[in-house]
Amino acid sequence: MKIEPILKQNVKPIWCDGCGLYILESALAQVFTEQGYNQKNTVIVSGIGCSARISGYFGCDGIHTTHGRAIPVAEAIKIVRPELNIIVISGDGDLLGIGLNHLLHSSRRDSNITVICNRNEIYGMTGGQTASTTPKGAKTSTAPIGTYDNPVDTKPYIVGNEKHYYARTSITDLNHLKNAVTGGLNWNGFSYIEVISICPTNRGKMMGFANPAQMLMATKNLTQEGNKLYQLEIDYNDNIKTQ
Ligand SMILES: Cc1ncc(C[n+]2csc(CCOP(=O)(O)OP(=O)(O)O)c2C)c(N)n1
Ligand SMILES: [Mg+2]
Repeated sequence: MKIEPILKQNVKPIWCDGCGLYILESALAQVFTEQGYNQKNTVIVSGIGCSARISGYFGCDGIHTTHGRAIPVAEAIKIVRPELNIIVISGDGDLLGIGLNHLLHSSRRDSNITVICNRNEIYGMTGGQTASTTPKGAKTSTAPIGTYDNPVDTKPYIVGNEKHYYARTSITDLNHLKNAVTGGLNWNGFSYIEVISICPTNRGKMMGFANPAQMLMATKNLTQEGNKLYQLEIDYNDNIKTQ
């Protein structure tokens, strides 16, 4: 069988102009191609949302599951077809809100899948509602005077497992993003890659950005300012002590 380009050539994404997902999609397409991931050996599973649409734009087999349920579906595929590469790509509302419990259990079980989360800090597709990742104080369509709660920090959940692969990366640093994903794909066991991203339409406008470029630059600055939720890092450990 002739291997086609990993991205479908005849399908146009539904994403808004300036959406961070265009950068993520193209970086992932490059890494998948470099790593020999193709339509024959890879399945991409996603939940629901703008980020989750990505599974439909790759030429691989894929499943667009119900909201929050991508991880258990991915695990099930891995169990019956262990020879395939199983990758979850979805949004933060999907993976870290409605489906967060699955992330905890899949990582503690060390399921041999890779999970990539597009962290745009809101429920983008449905109009920019506060999500579990929205920073405290941030104005959103459902919190016009500011979000009350603290945002979720996934790092302790993942690195709390003795064997772990955790990366926090950003669409504003392509080299770091590609390294983080490459490491996760080659990890034997559960790997999690969180990608700091932007939604200019439903979050950027609430933040007062005039255009996507302004939001991208501000996000790049955030990754350089020392706030732990925006720190780019790759943290892994496979030294398993015997009992
Ligand atoms: C069970 C269920 N609840 C709510 C919805 C409505 N819904 C569709 S997309 C979405 C937001 C997804 O947000 P996120 O995962 O962050 O993706 P984004 O659009 O931000 O990329 C919601 C709440 C749904 N489809 N199913
Ligand atoms: Mg989101």
